[in-house]
Amino acid sequence: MKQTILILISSLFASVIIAQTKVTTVGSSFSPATVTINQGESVEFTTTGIHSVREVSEATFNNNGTTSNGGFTVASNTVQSIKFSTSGVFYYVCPPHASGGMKGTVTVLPALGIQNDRIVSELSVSPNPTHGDAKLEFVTSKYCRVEVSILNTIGKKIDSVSFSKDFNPGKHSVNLNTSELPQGLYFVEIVNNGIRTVQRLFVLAN
Ligand SMILES: [Cu+2]
Repeated sequence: MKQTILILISSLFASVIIAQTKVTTVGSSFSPATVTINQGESVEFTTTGIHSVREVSEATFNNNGTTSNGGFTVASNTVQSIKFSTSGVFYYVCPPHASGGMKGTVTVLPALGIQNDRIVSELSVSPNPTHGDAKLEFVTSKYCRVEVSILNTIGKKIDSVSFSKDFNPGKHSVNLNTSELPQGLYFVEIVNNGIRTVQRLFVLAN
């Protein structure tokens, strides 16, 4: 009896801990075709029929090509978890159907760092929601490089607004050129010293 309860409790725990993002094949597409996870997490791919998964470069992805970049693969009719240990955007296609656009991406956000090493603090974005540009304010405790990325809801970086710059210690105010962005929810992400700080920003149509 005791053992049964223990097993029950541990399996409950296990189901919480191993909860992960799943991608399946539906018709001739991946579902969902875009997923965002944290560094160190896995995506479980389920391929049916002749569908399969092959990681490719961004250029190959954009051209609906099939050339492997030496990355992950999932055979057809398989359930397989792929662990993503590094951050970035990973591109994959279904080789038999890549020419028809059967492809997907995995966006892996950088792991959160340790609170003690925080150099950037007091991050704020205003006005929020914004109609035109937005003002990003933060404080740095020492001279450092700060990477600011504006991400859309699927984790894709908006290059026209994102930047990387060195800052002296003190309070900083930076203009974010958001007036050209389509209306919607965005994430303003600051990465410094391996620590990620994120604020939501809602951009309204002009
Ligand atoms: Cu396919």
